[in-house]
Amino acid sequence: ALTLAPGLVYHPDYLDRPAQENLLAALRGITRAAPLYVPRMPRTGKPFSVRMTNCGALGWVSDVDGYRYQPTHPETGAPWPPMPGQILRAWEELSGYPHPPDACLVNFYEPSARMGLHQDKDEEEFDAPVVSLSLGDTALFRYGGLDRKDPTKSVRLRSGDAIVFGGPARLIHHGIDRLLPGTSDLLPQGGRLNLTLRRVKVPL
Ligand code: MD3
Ligand code: FE
Repeated sequence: ALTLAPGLVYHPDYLDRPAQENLLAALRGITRAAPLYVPRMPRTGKPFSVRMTNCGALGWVSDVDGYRYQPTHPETGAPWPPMPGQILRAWEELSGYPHPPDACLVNFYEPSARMGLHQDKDEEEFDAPVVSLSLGDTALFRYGGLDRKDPTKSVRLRSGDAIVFGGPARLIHHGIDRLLPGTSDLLPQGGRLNLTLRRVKVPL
């Protein structure tokens, strides 16, 4: 593993090809139970270019009313599907955090999708890191500092890579500038899936 900055640890090729295929199979089950939906920006209702779903006790959602974590799918009203074993094991191995994750956000990028520079601060527990797993086409990931104007660096996130943001990196600005289409044959139709594993609630 490579430490890119204090609290920011990059694990290239964390998942081998069979592990990526197993995780993809689990995600197909999750999206069958909890379909990918188009989140909307607070106030404006502008659609995200990324589609999303979740698994675990809580899921991150965005609509005209704001960003929040909630226990049900915004369109079906059903509870989020449980977190598969592969995700729980990746958290145990990578997070260094002594409690299980309670939320896993699944982001699906079509070739033209992007995610603007932002901070993740809708959680209640900031002592837990965020663990990201990438599948499918390579993404140009950008990260900066605590101040939006801080200088930024870029990393190519490839299928099977993991990246962990904890401690002083937990609240840095980050985003996805673009995909590099045709860089993976894992997803038959191309695109990229990103999972973010999180502890939202402070442990009792
Ligand atoms: C740094 N997702 O879901 S993963 C997000 O590839 C998000 O879909 C991007 O940003 C994606 O919020 C980036 C890498 C990542 C995830 C969470 C972080 C970096 C982070 C939380 C804090 C700091
Ligand atoms: Fe984020």
